[in-house]
Amino acid sequence: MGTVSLAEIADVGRDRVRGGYSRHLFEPADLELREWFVDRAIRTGLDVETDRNGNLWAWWGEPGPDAVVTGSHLDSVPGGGAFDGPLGVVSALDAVARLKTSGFVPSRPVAVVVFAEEEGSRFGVACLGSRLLTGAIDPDAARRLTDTHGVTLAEAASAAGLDPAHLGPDPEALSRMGVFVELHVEQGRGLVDLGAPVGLASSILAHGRWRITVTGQGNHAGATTMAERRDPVVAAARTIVAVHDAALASPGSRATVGRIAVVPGGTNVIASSATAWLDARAATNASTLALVDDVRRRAEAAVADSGCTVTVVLESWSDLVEFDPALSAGLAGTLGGVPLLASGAGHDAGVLAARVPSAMLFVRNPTGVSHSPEEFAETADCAAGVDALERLLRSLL
Ligand code: HGY
Ligand code: MN
Ligand code: MN
Ligand code: MN
Repeated sequence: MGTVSLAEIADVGRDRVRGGYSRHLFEPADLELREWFVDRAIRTGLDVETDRNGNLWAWWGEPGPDAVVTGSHLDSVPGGGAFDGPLGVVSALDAVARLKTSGFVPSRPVAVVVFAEEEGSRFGVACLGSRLLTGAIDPDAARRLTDTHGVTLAEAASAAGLDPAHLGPDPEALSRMGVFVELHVEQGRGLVDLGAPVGLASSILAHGRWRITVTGQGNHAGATTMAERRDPVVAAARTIVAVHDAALASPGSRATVGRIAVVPGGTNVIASSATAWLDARAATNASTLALVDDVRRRAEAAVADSGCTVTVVLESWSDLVEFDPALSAGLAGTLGGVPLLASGAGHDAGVLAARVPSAMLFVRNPTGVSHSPEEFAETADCAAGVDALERLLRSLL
């Protein structure tokens, strides 16, 4: 079996332009990682299946019910780090391999899971695989999601060998899950500041994604005087500053525009429209929605004198998550008392928590940086993460 390590997939999906990794659902790097997972799980003595939504399950023992499930995701943001997602998958395989070699006999089935499209980097909705599984997204709406090349999720799923008509809630797969534990690299400085290699999650901020589209008048960059223009790029720039100002005016909230697109996108072309995607997060559902209301007001004011119009449309939403306090406290006790941390990042465990007792184990990230090639975890801390996960699995089994 051997130790399972991130080094095995270190060359898959490197992004030569952005740096780091770009591993997007059902694109070549993602397919290669999925093949690696299947092979590695089989070599660990597990039985692998793909569910109707493209999530992978590797079973030790007969599948469900009341299974102890652990895992994470293999996809990444554009130009992401090596740890966000894969660390949880590799650590899960490694912990299960160790239990098996030690002769441990589990009292419940065990599964290692890989959720599809956690980052939403290709189709725009984060945690797509776990949302489909749990019914947290309408399957028809999901099938119509489109990537930047105009390929729908239905088409991409079909090309990957899934039946797009079967995408959607999977009560049978869900009913097998007795408990879910996701190990993940920490994406902030919580554990660094506490001087602890591992911790557990207490909560996840409410968060969502909105599409802000500014529409103007496409025209010629040379033939159109400055007075004649209805330039959506200028109005979008003012709107993006307004997003930042709205978050600053709402203490504790976070608002980001990390992606913009200009149509048609030519140096000598005044654009006809510009789209800015908003990621907004805050401590409660209500404060997050209030922040977006404020963004909408500020955006309308920002474009008012430009001759352009602006719309703000919801693309996906995640309620505030408070992980089962009894489960997390019990697991913290099993580990001899580790810190509990609030997460500003979203996770499949947050989606699952609405349906299955769920918990998260974080591994210290000395840079405190994530969604960037600078994301990091020391080898010794990754080993501490696997040790902790193995202890948690033993305690649950
Ligand atoms: O964007 C997020 O919070 C997560 O990393 N998917
Ligand atoms: Mn991420
Ligand atoms: Mn992640
Ligand atoms: Mn010309």
